[in-house]
Amino acid sequence: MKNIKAYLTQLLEQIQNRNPGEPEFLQAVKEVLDSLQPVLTARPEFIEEGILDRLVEPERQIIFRVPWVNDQGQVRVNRGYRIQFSSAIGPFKGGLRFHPSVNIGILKFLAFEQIFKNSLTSLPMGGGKGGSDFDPKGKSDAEVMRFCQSFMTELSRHVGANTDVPAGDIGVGGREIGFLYGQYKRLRNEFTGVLTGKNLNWGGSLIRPEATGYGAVYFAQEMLATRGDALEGKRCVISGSGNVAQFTAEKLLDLGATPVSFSDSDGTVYDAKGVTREKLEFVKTLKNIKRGRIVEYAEKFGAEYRAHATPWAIPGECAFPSATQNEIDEDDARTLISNNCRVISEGANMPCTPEAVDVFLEAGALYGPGKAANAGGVATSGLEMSQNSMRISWGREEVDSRLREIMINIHRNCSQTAETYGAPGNYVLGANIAGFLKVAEAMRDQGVV
Ligand code: NDP
Ligand code: 2IT
Repeated sequence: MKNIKAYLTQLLEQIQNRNPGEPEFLQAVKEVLDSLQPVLTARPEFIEEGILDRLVEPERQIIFRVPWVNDQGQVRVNRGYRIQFSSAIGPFKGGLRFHPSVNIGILKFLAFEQIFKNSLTSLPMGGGKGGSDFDPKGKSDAEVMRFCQSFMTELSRHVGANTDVPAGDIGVGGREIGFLYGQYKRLRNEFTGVLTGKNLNWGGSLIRPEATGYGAVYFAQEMLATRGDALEGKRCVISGSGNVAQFTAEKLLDLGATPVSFSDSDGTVYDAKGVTREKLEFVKTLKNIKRGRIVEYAEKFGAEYRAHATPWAIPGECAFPSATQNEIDEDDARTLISNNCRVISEGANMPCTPEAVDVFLEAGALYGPGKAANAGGVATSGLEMSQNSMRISWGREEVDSRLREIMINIHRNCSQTAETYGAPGNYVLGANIAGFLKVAEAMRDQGVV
């Protein structure tokens, strides 16, 4: 045990020295390594065979120039990335993020987490992530199209239906996937499942847009069931107002819960009367079509608007962080707990700081880490890949029931793994160990690569 601790400390130090200026990547790696101690004690061969040393180093990292011309005829240059982290259990798979904050450390944390998340889905997908520091906000459709075409012109050399299959993430939705797909097809002369999140009439899957939010709610449902409880009647605090937030709210309404907030990078709306289906439709149109700000919700429905604030001071029994990384810090976590919040299901990736996670675990809250709770999105991408390969489309019921089953299985797997390794109820440990084991065994089978 002492040796394992020393090995992990040394490994983390080495990662820190080798990846300077990448705090989010270190945060994600440290959390996984901390969870793996019990498994390494039982299986020292993982250390002896260098499984961890290999797992923390991406197989390939691609960085490229993305030049494009804006509506005024001026040349603009952004930076594009694709991190191909692990192909141990399938082609690289993971979203693309377009946001001005994007840098290599953020994409490496996302790609690293994606390895374990994809493993948990039980589908054959490796881990990857990519994106650009391009900001789609305030850009015309034509500018977004020219950017996407330039981005894909380089990316197309590195992706493919059996190699690496990107999808959406922050700033990349149906519109961007369409432009990216069109350019890929033109360059390669192939109509193939190279991207997921495609529109329905050209190869997309029903339920893919809904899947991440629905899945995060299904995961919360499963966590609550372990305590004989349900979502019905619960007030739910949601952050963000994009893809994940919208479909989290939709499924909560289906199950008789009451969403009470949305947010964006400018502020938070607190709707004490509760978000209804009509109000949710307004948000979808506002965000997906008009591309407006969430303050308009408050103006339209007379709800409270908190400028520059996050939603974590709003009372509710459940929280669904669905915006971005590290959006809940230790103080926010304490506030949520003191307001009697006992369910946290992460739609976003790594939305809680390590200190916030400790607060939730110490309080005995039902805390579902993103790797498990938001895996429904990529799982349904996996289902889209299967449908593309078979050249068939499943109906809504069929995809939704597969998604539901996958979320139930992920919950059971995390829960049982946590129990086996002496930490019942700790979904962080359960998700990290269960996700890791499948990948580690595959790496052993495939030799030193
Ligand atoms: P969208 O771009 O559709 O929406 C993002 C939302 O979060 C917007 O409301 C945005 O506000 C807000 N937001 C983004 N960055 C920040 C920031 N730095 N500070 C405050 N608010 C911010 O993205 P998604 O809904 O797809 O993604 C949300 C989260 O879910 C991300 O963490 C993503 O990685 C994760 N995720 C997404 C999946 C998917 O399938 N789409 C799958 C699994 C996880 P604004 O408009 O002002 O920027
Ligand atoms: O973080 C994620 O899991 C996603 N953005 C979805 C990835 C995918 O390939 O569907």
